[in-house]
Amino acid sequence: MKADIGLIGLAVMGENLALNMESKGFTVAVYNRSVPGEEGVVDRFVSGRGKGRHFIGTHSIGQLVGSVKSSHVIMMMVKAGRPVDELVSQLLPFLSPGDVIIDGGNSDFHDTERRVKDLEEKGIYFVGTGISGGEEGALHGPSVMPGGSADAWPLVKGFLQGISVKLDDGSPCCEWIGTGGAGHFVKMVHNGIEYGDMQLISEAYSLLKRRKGLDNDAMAVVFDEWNGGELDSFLIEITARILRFRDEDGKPLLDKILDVAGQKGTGKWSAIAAMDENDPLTLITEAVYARLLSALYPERVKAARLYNGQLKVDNGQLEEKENLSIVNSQLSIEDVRQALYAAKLVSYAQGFSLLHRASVHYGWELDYGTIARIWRKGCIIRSVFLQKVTDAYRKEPDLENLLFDDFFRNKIQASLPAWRRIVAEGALSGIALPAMSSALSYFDGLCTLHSAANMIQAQRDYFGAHTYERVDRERGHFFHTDWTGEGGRTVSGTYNV
Ligand code: NBP
Repeated sequence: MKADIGLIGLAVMGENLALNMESKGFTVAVYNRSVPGEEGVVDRFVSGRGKGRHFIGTHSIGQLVGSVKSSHVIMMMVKAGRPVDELVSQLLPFLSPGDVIIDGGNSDFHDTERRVKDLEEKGIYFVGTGISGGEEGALHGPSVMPGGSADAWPLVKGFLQGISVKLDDGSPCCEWIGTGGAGHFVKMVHNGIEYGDMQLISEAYSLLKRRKGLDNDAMAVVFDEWNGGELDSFLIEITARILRFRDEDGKPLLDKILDVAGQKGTGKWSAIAAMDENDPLTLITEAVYARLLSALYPERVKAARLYNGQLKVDNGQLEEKENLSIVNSQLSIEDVRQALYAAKLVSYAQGFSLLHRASVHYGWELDYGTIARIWRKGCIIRSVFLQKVTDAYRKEPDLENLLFDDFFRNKIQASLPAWRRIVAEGALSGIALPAMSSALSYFDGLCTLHSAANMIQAQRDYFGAHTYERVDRERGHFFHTDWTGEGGRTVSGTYNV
């Protein structure tokens, strides 16, 4: 008997996806490169978690492809980057026109664009699909974001929608995203938003701990309460669980974890993609910077020694800055919640704005409401709030910015006073709130009709003859002034990068 699909890569994601596929009635041929002399990963899987189930263990790429029905559908769940290109080269001699390669890893969307093009020239379809939900999602139902060769969608739809998690109405959290690298781009932005959400939660944690003086159990109660309302989400839920978790000695494990945050690149890629699209993705970018800053551990220790001994004014009194645990009993927990929520609204508005600009640039015709819908379950940023994003785009599919939607506007306006108080609290007490404060600066900048950019334009024209537009002339006409009386009439080009 031949398999319905072949799967390469039996690490944590591949192994669990294979089990998920099999549980949906598919026979799966599996392959993992083997280290000579050691018991193979494939044999261990087939005789272990895969025992008695519909798996075909294979030990070479040729054997894998030969074990799968044609047209062959081969899915890769391996480390992104060079391994994907190496595997594509190894697969090609065994594939025929009409066969499909699916890359389910976190690949850079530029690579996916290239692979789709190169393989389509050979008659092979390539699907780059984002898969979110971690180990548990892979096993029980992830959120799946496929893009690439559109003609491959009918061939892979059954597999990908089959393994995806379903909403309460039975609809799968997997829909076709778009051509080229669209699927991996959307997954990248999903991960960027995840960075933003995690940073916002950690800032709320910082305020509750250091300014409100709550212990971990008390904070867990707060996060549980928040999870019962409009902030209801996977990340808020696990935050409460993490706060309650005890180490073997009965003490909170969280307090023993070094405050140095790691990252695997998708947040950074989102920030770079935003720069490429001239899109001010400030909150997610700040979240990436916050992780980078946390990782400068030796420098942080040095700076803390240098500056924490200094006296500073706090509540009108001189205090040691080191003692940041000084409690401000006036700090309102509800203010913290509202600041978190308002900044989250901005973060999603920014993330979807990036999707919009990229969609126009690459011609993907992204359906934003559907993207928010397939993030409702299975993935790390799943939340009740995403329904509001879907609703906004169902009302107005071409909305330039979610902040123009009535729901967003009402919520921001209601939270604004609390949000400003919290950002001020952070600034006055020396608690870094990069995500909450950058979101507020973005919001204020967006709403400012007469900004200070006229000064920048004047300076650019003064020193570099870069020209400027005038408020008393039509847009698109550029002027230069000889500011010093010593300049010439030659101007620089008016292009923008
Ligand atoms: P890893 O990202 O750790 O990748 C390990 C797998 O890649 C193993 O099967 C390994 O084989 C294989 N591999 C490598 Br490394 N180099 C290879 C090469 N040159 N040729 C063939 N195979 C190679 O595993 P993962 O955490 O399961 O993630 C798989 C993909 O899914 C990644 O792209 C990841 O970014 C993405 N993803 C992960 C998560 C998550 O929560 N972990 C969530 C969503 C997406 P070996 O056993 O021989 O070393």
